[in-house]
Amino acid sequence: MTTILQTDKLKNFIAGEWQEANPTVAVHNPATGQEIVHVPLSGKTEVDQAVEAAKQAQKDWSLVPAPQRAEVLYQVGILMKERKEMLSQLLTMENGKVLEEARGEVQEGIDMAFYMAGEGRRLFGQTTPAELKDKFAMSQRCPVGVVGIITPWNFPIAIATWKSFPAIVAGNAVVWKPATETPIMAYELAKIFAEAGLPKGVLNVVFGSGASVGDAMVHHEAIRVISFTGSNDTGRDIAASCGRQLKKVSLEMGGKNAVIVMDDADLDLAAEGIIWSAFGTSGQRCTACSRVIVHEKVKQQLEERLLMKVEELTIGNGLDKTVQVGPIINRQGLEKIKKYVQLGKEEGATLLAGGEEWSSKDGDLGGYFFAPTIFTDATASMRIAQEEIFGPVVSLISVTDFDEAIEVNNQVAYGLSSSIFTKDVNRVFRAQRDLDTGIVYVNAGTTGAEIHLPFGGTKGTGNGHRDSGVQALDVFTEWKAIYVDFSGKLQRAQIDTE
Ligand code: UN1
Repeated sequence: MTTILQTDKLKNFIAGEWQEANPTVAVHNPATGQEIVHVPLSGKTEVDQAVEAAKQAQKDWSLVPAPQRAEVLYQVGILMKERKEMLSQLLTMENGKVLEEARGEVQEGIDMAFYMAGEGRRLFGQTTPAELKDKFAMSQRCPVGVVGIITPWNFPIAIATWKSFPAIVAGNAVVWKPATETPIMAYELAKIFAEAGLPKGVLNVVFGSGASVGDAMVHHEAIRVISFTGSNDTGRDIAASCGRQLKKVSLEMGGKNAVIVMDDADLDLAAEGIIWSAFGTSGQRCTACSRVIVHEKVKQQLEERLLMKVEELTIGNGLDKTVQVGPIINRQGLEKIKKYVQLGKEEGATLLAGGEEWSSKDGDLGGYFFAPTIFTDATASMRIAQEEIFGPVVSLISVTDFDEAIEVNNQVAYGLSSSIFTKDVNRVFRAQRDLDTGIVYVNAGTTGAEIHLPFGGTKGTGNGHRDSGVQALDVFTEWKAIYVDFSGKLQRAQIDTE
């Protein structure tokens, strides 16, 4: 057992108590294959208990003034900041991302805590003129009650904060199912919430699979909102089920993000942006760059730069300071990447770099690694250029002009992030308008969204809601319209009176 994680068996966190549940399953460090902890595989019983605890707690929590609710988030932020290094190391252990990126992810959580703590002093409503004399009209945000959040393994702490912090500051109680691959961040965050003084039952963590815990949450009538980040198939099933129940659902289901490189681009900068956003986190980001749409005039020069940079990348265990690209989360993830690389070859794209499992010269590290891979001569309709691979694989597609670049960018089922490298201000403004994605970057890669802006996308990426940013509050609140008549008589709206 590691020295920083104080337990070898995680427990659910329900009604402010740590509760054992069985059976359990082992969690492995993706860089070494070593067992690090056991996590419960809970079921409907535990979900029912968590929802009951949340229901009980939510009534009182919603009556706590929002600035006081915010105090708890502020304390959470302070504790996260104090424990940043420890959390980052644990994150690297369970998820594999390199330590520098783990620190970045924990920082996103800290930022979110302070940002949402500030929101406790805003939670702005609106005043509106009333139609009648001596009548006041206003609208305010109200908590929805008990909300369910389902979070993925690739950003196990940041995404959890994007969802749980706005939910909590708005006066809801939360039932949270973290990914079973990365339960340690959930365990640590629950501990932090308890220490920060969050009343029992306002946050409940139930570990387990999507098929049991997730399903029980989606079908529980007392859970009024489901906020989900994860795979497309699961998201669509959740949406269908929530639709039948008239339950609000917020989905974020990935992308097929492209960097556009125009003929006037700074090619060194573009290559750097592509390498970072395609191979950082081993390509396991929803925002990862997996297509490069390059003007044919600069294709060869860009390829040369990319090749040079990809050869310099160091692969291995993310705890090693010299490593830039960590492991793939598990065998299943690795097999999926291998399948797509094979497909790319069969479809006729040219393999420029990588293309196979990576193993260390110093012998088998025990984990799952894939060499950063670049395809060129891909076409927009190939499956490697259409489907989410979730690994370090990027495909170059060449185009003849700006309009074609925009068209190719938009020719995918997803719409999360996009980027353009150009020095032409007219192209910049046209691109930000015409790129059909929820996030657009100019002269930067496709990753690195900041927490105080809305995160999410168009088309198959989601269903119109946003994580993080003030917009996240829309997911976790209902609007209430309030009319106060101070005329002293019964005034009837919409009725003509002499
Ligand atoms: C994700 O991959 O789901 O914008 C989240 C980024 C990070 C968050 C990614 N801030 O790349």
